[in-house]
This record gives sequence, C-alpha cells and structure tokens, in this order.
Amino acid sequence: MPKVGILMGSRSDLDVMREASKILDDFEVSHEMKVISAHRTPERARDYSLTAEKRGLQVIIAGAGAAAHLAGFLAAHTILPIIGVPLDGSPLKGFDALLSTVQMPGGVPVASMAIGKAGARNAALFAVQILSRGDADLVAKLNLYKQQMRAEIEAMEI
Ligand code: RP5
Repeated sequence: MPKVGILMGSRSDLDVMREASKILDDFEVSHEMKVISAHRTPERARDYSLTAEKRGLQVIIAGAGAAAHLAGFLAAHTILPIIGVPLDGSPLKGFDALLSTVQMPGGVPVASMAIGKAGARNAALFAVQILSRGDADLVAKLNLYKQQMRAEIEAMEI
C-alpha cells in the first residue's frame, strides 16, 4: 500500500512531478502517481481524497498549474497533510498557481512549495520529513542526504 500519493492536474505536469517520484524512490518510500484534476475530474478528485486515509496513504502531494485548485480541493475532503506544488506551464509562469496554492483560507491548510521542479523535489522531501517522525530509518536517510548535500557544496571549487 503506497504511503504517498503524487497527483497532478494534467499529463502535461508529469515531467515536473516525476522529480517528486525520483526523490521518493531514493528514500524507498512507497508511492503512487495519478493524473486527477479538480476541474476536469472533480468526482475522481473527491473520491481519491475521501478514501485516501483508509487506503493507508499518509501524505498527498498535489501539483497543478494555472488556476490551481487541486491541492485545496483535496484538503477540503481529508485530514491528511496536503503538499501543493504550483506548476509553471501557464502564460503567467506559475505565479497564478502559486497564489492559488498558497492563499488557502484559514482552517484548510495546504503546505505550498516553490514553483516547478524545485517545488516538486521539496514536496517529496517534506513528505519524507513528515513520515520520518515515526520512522528511524527515514531519519537516518534524511541526515545522510543533508550530509551528502553539504559535502557536494563544500567540494565545489571555483
Ligand atoms: C492544470 O492546468 C494542470 O495542472 C496543468 O498544469 C494546466 C494545463 O493543463 P493542460 O491544458 O496542459 O492539460 O489543471
């Protein structure tokens, strides 16, 4: 049973959202990826969020562009933490999606990441951080990840 759901509003979001999947693969966190849209498949989005907790999911990552309602729509139907990734495929280059994702009204939180691939990667890391609170193996992997990142930067010579 997957622990993390990675959703995206359109197949055109896949290239960016794959970055989240790669990170979860690195940390060996089970996950699933689905194209589900708040606007185009609202019933599917509702069913997914209503049944997510029972299916054993613990965190949902939702990437969407333009008038990005996916993360907020999911958050309306579940108590699971929702991590939103604003995507930049629109003429406004993701500024629209950023505001749609981050400006949730009080009472319905969505953790909003950066726009695009950095946001997708950080969404996966944030999901791992949430899961690590009950998993010593993930804590060790996160510490190693930070250590490797530090070593890579320190090894850079200009
Ligand atoms: C959003 O509309 C999707 O998340 C996507 O980023 C954007 C455009 O979708 P397509 O027209 O490329 O399918 O719902």
